[in-house]
Amino acid sequence: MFVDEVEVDVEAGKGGDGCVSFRREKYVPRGGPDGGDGGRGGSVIFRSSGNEYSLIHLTRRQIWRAKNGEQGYSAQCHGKGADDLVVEVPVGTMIFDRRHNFLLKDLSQEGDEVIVCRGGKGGRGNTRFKSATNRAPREAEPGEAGEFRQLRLELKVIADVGLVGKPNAGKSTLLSCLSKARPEIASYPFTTKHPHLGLVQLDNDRSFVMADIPGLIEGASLGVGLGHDFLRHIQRAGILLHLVEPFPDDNSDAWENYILIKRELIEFDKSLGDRVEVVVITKADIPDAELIKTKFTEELGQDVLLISAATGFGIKQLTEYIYGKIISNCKNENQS
Ligand SMILES: Nc1nc2c(ncn2[C@@H]2O[C@H](COP(=O)(O)OP(=O)(O)OP(=O)(O)O)[C@@H](O)[C@H]2O)c(=O)[nH]1
Ligand SMILES: [Mg+2]
Repeated sequence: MFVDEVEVDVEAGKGGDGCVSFRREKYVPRGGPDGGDGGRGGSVIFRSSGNEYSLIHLTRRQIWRAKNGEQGYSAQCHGKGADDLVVEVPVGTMIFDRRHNFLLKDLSQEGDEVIVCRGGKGGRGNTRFKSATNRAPREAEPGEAGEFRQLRLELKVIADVGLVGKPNAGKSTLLSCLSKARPEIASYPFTTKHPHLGLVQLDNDRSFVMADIPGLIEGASLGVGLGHDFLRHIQRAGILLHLVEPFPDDNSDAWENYILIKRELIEFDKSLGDRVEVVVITKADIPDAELIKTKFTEELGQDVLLISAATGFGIKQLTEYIYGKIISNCKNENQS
């Protein structure tokens, strides 16, 4: 199961209590106070890791608690501070404070981290309260409570390429043909219920990440169908790969379908309209698919690719073409 939104509570550890104690030793009369300080409570840290792809592991617990600091001891021994609790989440996780509704941190790069709750300070032991007027203090501080927070985590997948298109266009088939990802594939619409990520490896040094999201239909930007919930996953994709089925089973027109999806993307997020888009006609093995490609090329006045995931036709050219676009996109971004 892919989980891309989750609510959790987090609590840092309490600081250890300071200790009240007096040195008692043979031949040392009135040894004075020797209570040590308590140790710091553990903080809770969220860190992004390339090994995580979903937030599912966070749903197992409602509250994530770091350990408490150790109390102070006699002989001026300080209690041990507790280790921080580090929770790993996928790259692209946005962490919100859900009570006050603000973004704490967007963990958009691998290794980014944020302290969501600070551990409580340890209390001072009675040694620290010694003064000229009070040589035998009987007071020590309790450890400070750890911070508590209610969070909402939202994952926005970070892929180089986002697959868009109507249901049944062949998005999942293409992703499974290019990568090790295994999204569900079937001849009915809305087969894919949640996003999938796949690593497309051209050779040893060249690869890119591709995201498959459920098919989009008219009204998707307003929440119709499944795609809407997942449109945000393609918001960060540098390139959109728009797949168009040449002759859909519902007898709809390929060009009208293309325009419809384009409109939904812009309705959802205006900037998606300016995103680099590679238009691909799928199912080239179906008779006359070539005609649809010609029509699209004329209408758009740009390259349109034709592929068949079933026969492998045009697949190698497609990956090379996408890779070229990613590189030129990076160069443009660096220049601006
Ligand atoms: N003939 C032919 N059929 C294909 C090709 N690629 C995909 N299909 C078929 O098209 C149907 C839909 O494919 P999917 O990959 O599930 O389509 P999708 O775009 O992911 O669909 P949703 O997940 O519903 O949005 C399946 O029955 C596939 O076998 C192709 O190149 N040629
Ligand atoms: Mg699919």
